[in-house]
Amino acid sequence: MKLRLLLPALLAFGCAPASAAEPSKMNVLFIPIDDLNHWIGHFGRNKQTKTPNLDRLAKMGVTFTNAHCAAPVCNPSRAALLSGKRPGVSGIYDNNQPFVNGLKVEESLVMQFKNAGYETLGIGKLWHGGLGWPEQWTTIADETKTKAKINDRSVGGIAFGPIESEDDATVSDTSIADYGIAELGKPHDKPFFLTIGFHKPHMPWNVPQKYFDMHPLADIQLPPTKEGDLDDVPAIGLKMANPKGDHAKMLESGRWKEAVQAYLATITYLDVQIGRVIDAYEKSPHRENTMICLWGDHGWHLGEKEHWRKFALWEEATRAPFMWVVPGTTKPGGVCTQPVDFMSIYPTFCALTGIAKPAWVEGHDIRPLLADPAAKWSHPAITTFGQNNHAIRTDRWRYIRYSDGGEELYDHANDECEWTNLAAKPEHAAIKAELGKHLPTTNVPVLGGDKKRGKAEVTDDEKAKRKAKRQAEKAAK
Ligand SMILES: [Ca+2]
Repeated sequence: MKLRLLLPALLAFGCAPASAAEPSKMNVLFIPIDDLNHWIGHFGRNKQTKTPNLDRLAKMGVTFTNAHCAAPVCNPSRAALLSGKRPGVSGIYDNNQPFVNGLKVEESLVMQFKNAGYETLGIGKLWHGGLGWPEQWTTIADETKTKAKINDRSVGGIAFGPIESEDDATVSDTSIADYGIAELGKPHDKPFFLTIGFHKPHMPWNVPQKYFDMHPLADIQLPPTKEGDLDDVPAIGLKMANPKGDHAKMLESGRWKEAVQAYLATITYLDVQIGRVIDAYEKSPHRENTMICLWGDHGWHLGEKEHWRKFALWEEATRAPFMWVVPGTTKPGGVCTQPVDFMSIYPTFCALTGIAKPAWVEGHDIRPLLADPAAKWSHPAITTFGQNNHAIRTDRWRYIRYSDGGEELYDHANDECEWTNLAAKPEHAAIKAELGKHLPTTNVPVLGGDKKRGKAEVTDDEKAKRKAKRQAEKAAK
């Protein structure tokens, strides 16, 4: 009792107690997930999904149900949130641009923790391709690669099918969870920043048959779509949707439901791994002093807008899970419906741990929302795909502006599937102008790459001209 009375006085004068049981810095359990869209139970978007453990984690702290990536592609999404620089600042817009060419290790969020004296422990995927620069980490753990035979029943590039094994340990994410569980149970001399970066539900959607059986094909319902939905989408958006690509192949195969089943099965497998990690967190000697941040790198379309995968600026591609448990700050059961984007991660960690926020770091500190999910919040979520194509998401609206001036405006109060583009309606000019104020003004060229996604379709005339030019060049050789 005496100690309890003494502590506030000590803290008031900035004297941190020196006992080992009272480390001055909070530990971090950082959980990136690859390609998990908004099909988690408590979002209510797809009632077929089975994610009891993600829903349990959500209830332990604050879940953000209107959270969006900075870019709807793995590499730029991760590069942005881990460097504090949006795609328009770094020039990293797509997967074909190695982030190491545009960023320095000193800019990495992980490096700030290491420099602050943390143990930085990593396994799995954080940056595109893995854990990024080795010098950020005090320990890099090896995952066990997936071994079991895959019954691949792919449709075009959409790869799925059960694996011939009843054993969850045949999928590499199981070993990623195992490592997190072990570290949470161990004593640590220093504060730790523990990253367990899951690969699933990224393709291939290959998990043991039992997860497929949990989502019987006969019960599968397709996501909502509308005939002619793309008719009101401008040229660059239409190119992003690419309806003659994956979607045409899927329709032709007649196996759309099987693909949905496989994605749901893979999500449930991932959810089981999350559950094992939460169990270990709840039993951990570090629990009272360890915060959790879980995020998905972007969303995923499964046929909505005749589109598959990410690579677009609509809700399915930008919205992803985002959950925080921060002892002493969050309260159980918090649900925040305010728009946030993942640029908030870097500054929020700095604020929560007392690490100085580097000058270049963009994004908003979301501590007010962690403490009170209903707190006043005036910042939209911003997503960028390709040079100068942006989506602005508020609590009600999604406004997309492409580099050629093409626009989309959706009213989520009446149109959560974003079927009706209101951008051309004169009565919405004022709201468009208001939302347009948030469009990023720094839009540097694509870094070191000439493959530009998110550009307008090349016209047939232009294609013919280019072909003639190539032929002339060939003939000249
Ligand atoms: Ca439409």
